[in-house]
Amino acid sequence: MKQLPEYIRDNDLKLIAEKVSAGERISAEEAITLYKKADLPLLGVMAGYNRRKFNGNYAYYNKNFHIEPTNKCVFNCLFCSYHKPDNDPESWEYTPEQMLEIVKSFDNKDVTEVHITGGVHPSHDINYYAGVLKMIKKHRPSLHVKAYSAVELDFMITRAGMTIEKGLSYLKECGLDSIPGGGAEIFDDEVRKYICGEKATAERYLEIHEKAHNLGIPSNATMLYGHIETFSHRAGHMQQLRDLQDRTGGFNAFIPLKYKKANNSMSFLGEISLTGDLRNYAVARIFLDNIAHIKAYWPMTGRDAATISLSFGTDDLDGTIEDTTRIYSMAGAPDQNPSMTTEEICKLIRDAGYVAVERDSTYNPVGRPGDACH
Ligand code: V47
Ligand code: SF4
Repeated sequence: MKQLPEYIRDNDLKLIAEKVSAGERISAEEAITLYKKADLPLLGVMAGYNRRKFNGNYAYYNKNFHIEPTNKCVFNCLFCSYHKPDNDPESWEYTPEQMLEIVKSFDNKDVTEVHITGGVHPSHDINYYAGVLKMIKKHRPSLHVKAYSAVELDFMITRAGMTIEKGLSYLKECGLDSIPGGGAEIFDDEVRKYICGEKATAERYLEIHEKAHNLGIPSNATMLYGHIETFSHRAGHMQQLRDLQDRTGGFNAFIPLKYKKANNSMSFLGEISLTGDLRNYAVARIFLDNIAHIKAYWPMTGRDAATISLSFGTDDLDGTIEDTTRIYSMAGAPDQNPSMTTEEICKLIRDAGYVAVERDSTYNPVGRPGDACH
C-alpha cells in the first residue's frame, strides 16, 4: 500500500483514502464524510486517481447538436426557467418537418449525434415522437439519436397505454439509440415533491432507465444539485444509480447539473460556488466506481469551470453544441449562445494538460486521440 500524505490527520478521511487507493468501493456514509470534511486538494488527488483508472489522461468531447422540440410543458418544476405556457410569446414548438430541417442544416457538418429533449407537450403523443425518430433516421441513418428524457418517455408511454418495455421497444425500432439523463433531479421523495412533485417519480425514472438498459438502449444519468438538497440526498441519489449500474451496466455517463438561478421560482436560493461544484464532481468520481464517465456539461458550468473540473474527476466536456440549446442560457448560464469549435474545445483540454479525444455517443474514439487538435 502506498504511503498516504502526512497531512491527512483525520482518521475517517485516512480510512477512505486507504480504500480509494486500494481500489475499494466507498459507502454512501463515507461519501457524506468526504462532502463534509475533505479539503479540495485531497478530493482532487482521490478523484484524479480514479479518473486515471477509467480514462487515463484523455478528455472526451463529441460533435453534436440539440433539438428542443418545444418549451411548452404540462409540468411546473420550480427550478425550471425554460418551460412556458402555451400562448406565451417566448414559447415555441416545432413540427417534425421543422425538426428535419434543423437536421438537414447539419448535412455538411461531421456531427455524430443529435440530442433531442424538451418540455412535455400537452398534446404530442408517442407517434409524434416516433415520427421524428423515423424521419431523422431516414435522412441520416448514421446520426446517433439520443432522445427523450425519462420524464418525456413516462408521459408518452403511459398516455399510449403501453408498458415501458413495449413503448421503448417501439421507439427503438423507430430509431432511438440512447436516452439522455434529464429528469433525475434528486431522487429523495421529500425534495422531489417540493421541487418537481408533478412529474415522473424517482422510482419511475430508475425503472425506465433499467428497462431501457435491458433492451440494449444505453443512457446517461444526471443529478440536479446546489438547491435545497443535503449531502445525504446527493449520496443517496448516487447510491441508487450505482446499484442500478451494478445490475445493468447501461449508464454511459453521470452528469452533475448545478442549479442555475435565473428566471425561476427558486432564485432566492442563489447558486453554489465553483469549489462546491469541484467538490461534487470529485465525490461523484470517487463514489461511482462503476460508471466510466463523468461529464462536465460546459454550457451549464461555463468553459473555465468545465476545464478545471477535468482535474477533479470529470473526463468529458460534452460537445460542440452549435448554439442549439436554450435550457441553461434561459437559467442564466455564462454562455448565452453556447457553441464551441473543435479547435476551441481541443485548446481548452490541451491547456488543462489532457489529451483531447473526439468520441462517438458510446465513447468509442473517432480518429486517433489528439488528431483533430493539430
Ligand atoms: O432534468 C433544468 C436540468 C435537465 C435547470 O444526457 C436545470 O447528455 C440547472 O438532462 N439549473 C435537462 N439545471 C438537461 C439534461 C442534460 C443536459 C446535457 C446533457 C445531457 C445528456 C442531459 O436540466 C433537467 C434538470 O435537471 N435543469 N433547469 C436549472 N435552472
Ligand atoms: Fe417541464 Fe422539464 Fe421544465 Fe420540468 S424541467 S417544467 S419537466 S421542461
